[in-house]
Amino acid sequence: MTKIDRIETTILDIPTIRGHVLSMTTMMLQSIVLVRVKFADGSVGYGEGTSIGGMSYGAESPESIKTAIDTYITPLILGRDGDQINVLIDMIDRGVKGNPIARCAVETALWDGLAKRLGVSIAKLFGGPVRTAMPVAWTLASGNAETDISEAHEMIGAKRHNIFKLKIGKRPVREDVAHVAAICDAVGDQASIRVDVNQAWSLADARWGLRGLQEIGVDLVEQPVGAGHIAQLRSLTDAYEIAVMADEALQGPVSAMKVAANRSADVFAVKIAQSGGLKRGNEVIAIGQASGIGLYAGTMLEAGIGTAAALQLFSTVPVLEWGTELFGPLLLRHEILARPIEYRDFNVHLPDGLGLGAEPDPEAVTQFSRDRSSSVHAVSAQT
Ligand code: MUC
Ligand code: MG
Repeated sequence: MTKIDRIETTILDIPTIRGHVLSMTTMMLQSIVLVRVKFADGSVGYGEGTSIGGMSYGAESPESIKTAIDTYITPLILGRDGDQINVLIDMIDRGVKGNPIARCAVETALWDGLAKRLGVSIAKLFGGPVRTAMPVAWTLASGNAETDISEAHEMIGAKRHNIFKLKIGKRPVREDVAHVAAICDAVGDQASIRVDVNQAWSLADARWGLRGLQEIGVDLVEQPVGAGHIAQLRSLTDAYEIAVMADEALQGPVSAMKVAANRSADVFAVKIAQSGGLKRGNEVIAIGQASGIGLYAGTMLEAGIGTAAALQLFSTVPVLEWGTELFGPLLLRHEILARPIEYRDFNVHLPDGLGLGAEPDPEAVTQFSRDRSSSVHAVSAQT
């Protein structure tokens, strides 16, 4: 028995290196909820709950993630045995509906604590890594084709990325296709080009879009239509050769089953946060594998803790055909980890060490804390 003694949550606001232009928002900063769980034996686990652009990407915001943890999840698990993660997940499932990002943040901290106490990495708890380096995409989303092209050349030259995801869906569909074509022309066959529409197209727009994108040699289109329109996603998957990836449509294993049932997508963008944690993320992965759907490690543009958590899980997946986009820390102007995650040779590298293999840098946490204080919930005033 290792009692959960204390749970702290802190919102950090970290500026991005440039405006990140998506169909629904432009990000000038990223807000993350850092979770620190302290156990009775002195061990500590970290987790991160992060979404994109307030409530413009999905239903959770940094503030709602923090409230869900402080007010609803923490009272369920404080004082309980931190070694029994399945019991705790079940308790949280019963007491808190929805809020997958908040649950993921807490669950990550529980895995981190348990793995550290056992003297292993989180990947080992999931059967051990099959790889320690994973291809990593970069998102070209400056909002300007010239800037995107020079960014792409810089990344290829530095051997950091040769997979690029372009964020489209804000402009009329033909303008978007012309923008992507300019980047495809400039980058040539040096890189894989993919696009993410973040649900912005109607089915009619999407038909024009997919035809145009396919003709200019784009490899994959992510979530072209609304998350709820599974039948539309399926009709696009069937009608074109270009790979169609589900992202927002995947909200954990139940929704993954619905997408897989009629093979409504060619690829799953599996996000641990959107899935509701590492365990549910692993179930989404299993559903993809069992249905012959390709796998890709997606991101909510998390900072180092959330990214390390995803790396721990995806390092254990035998076939990851479409690689990863676990580049979140690189979009932030400041590092919050004591030892940054490594990006080189077009790959992101699994951090070594116990648990997540990553710890926050306390000075960075203080510097970027929204209100310079954390919410602390402890079993007793002494802890
Ligand atoms: C998304 O929708 O996939 C991932 C990379 C990026 O730039 O934005 C995210 C969100
Ligand atoms: Mg996406």
